[in-house]
Amino acid sequence: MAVLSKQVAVPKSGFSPIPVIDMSDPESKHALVKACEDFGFFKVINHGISAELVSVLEHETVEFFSLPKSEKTLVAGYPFGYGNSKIGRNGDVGWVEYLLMNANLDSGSGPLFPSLLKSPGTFRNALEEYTISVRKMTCDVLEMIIDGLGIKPRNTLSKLVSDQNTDSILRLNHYPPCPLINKKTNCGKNVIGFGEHTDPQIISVLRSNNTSGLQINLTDGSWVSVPPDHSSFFFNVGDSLQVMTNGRFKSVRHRVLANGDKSRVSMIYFAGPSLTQRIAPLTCLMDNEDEMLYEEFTWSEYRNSAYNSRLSDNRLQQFERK
Ligand code: GA4
Repeated sequence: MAVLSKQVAVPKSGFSPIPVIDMSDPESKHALVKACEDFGFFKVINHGISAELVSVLEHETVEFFSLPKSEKTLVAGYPFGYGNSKIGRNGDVGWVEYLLMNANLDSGSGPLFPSLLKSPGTFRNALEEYTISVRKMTCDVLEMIIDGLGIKPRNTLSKLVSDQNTDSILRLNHYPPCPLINKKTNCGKNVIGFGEHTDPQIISVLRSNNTSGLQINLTDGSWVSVPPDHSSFFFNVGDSLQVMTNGRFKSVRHRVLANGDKSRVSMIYFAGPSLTQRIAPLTCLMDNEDEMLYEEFTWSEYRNSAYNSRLSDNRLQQFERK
C-alpha cells in the first residue's frame, strides 16, 4: 500500500541538521522556504521519481566510467564532455572524473549529447528519462517555494526552468576511492574531490549512491557532512535564486571530499534559465523600503563571468550594489 511505503521526514539515525522536505505534504511549503533561508539546502523525500529509472542510470554511469581512459577521452571536450581531474579552465583540480551534458531536451538537437554514444542505447534513454523526471520534480519544488513565499503566479520560477531555451546541465561525477587517504604520508588530511563553490544557476538537484563525501558550509563557516541517501534528492539554492530573492535565500557553498575505500557516484541537474533571462530581485518580494542588493544582469552575462572564475570565487561579489 502506498501509505505504508511512504517515507517519514525524520533522519534515520543520529542528528543531522539537514532539513527534510516531504513532497507529498503541501504544508511542506513553509519548511521549504525556511530551509532555503537558513541553509540554501534540503533533502526531498516522497518525490515520486522511479527508483528503477535511477538505478538504471546509475548502472549505466558506472559502466561508462569503467571504460578504458582512451575511450572516455574520445568524448572529452569543453564545456561539455568527459573530464578528469581538471574542473573548469582556470586551474581547479579534484579527485574526480565526470561527464557534463547539455540537459535542454527542447533544443531540437535530439539526444542530450549526440556524439557521446555510439548507438542509441539504454544509457541515452535513461539520461533523457531521468532529465525529464528531475526537471518535473524541480518545477514542483519551485512552485511549492512560490506558494510558501505567498506570491503569484505559481510558475514565477518554474517557467524559467521549463522555458524552451533553458540553459540546464546534467553532470555525472565519479569519485574513485583515493589511495592517499588513510596512508601515513597523508597525515589524516582531507583530499578534495570537488572543491568548495556555489552553483551559478537557479537551483541544483543531486542524487548520489550511498557513499559519503558531500559537505555543506553553514552560515557560521563550519562544514557539515551530508549523510548520503540514495533514495532521496538533495537540492541546493544557486546564485541566481539568491539574487531573485534579494539575498533572502542562500546560495550554499558545498564541496566533496574523496573517500578512502568506496567509489562515490553522483548525478546533478543544474536548472538554469535561458541565456537572455534577466536576473534581478523579484519585485513582488520587495517592500517599498527594501534596497536592491544586486545590479541586474542576464543569465548569459553571469554564466560567462562564472566560467571565467575559479571554483571557490565569490562570483556574486562583482554584482553587489555598492
Ligand atoms: C559549478 C556548478 C556546475 O558543476 C558547473 C561548474 C563549471 C564546470 O565544471 O565547468 C564551473 C563551476 C560550475 C563554476 C565556476 C567555473 C565553471 C567550473 C569553474 C571553475 C557545470 C557550472 O555551471 O558552474
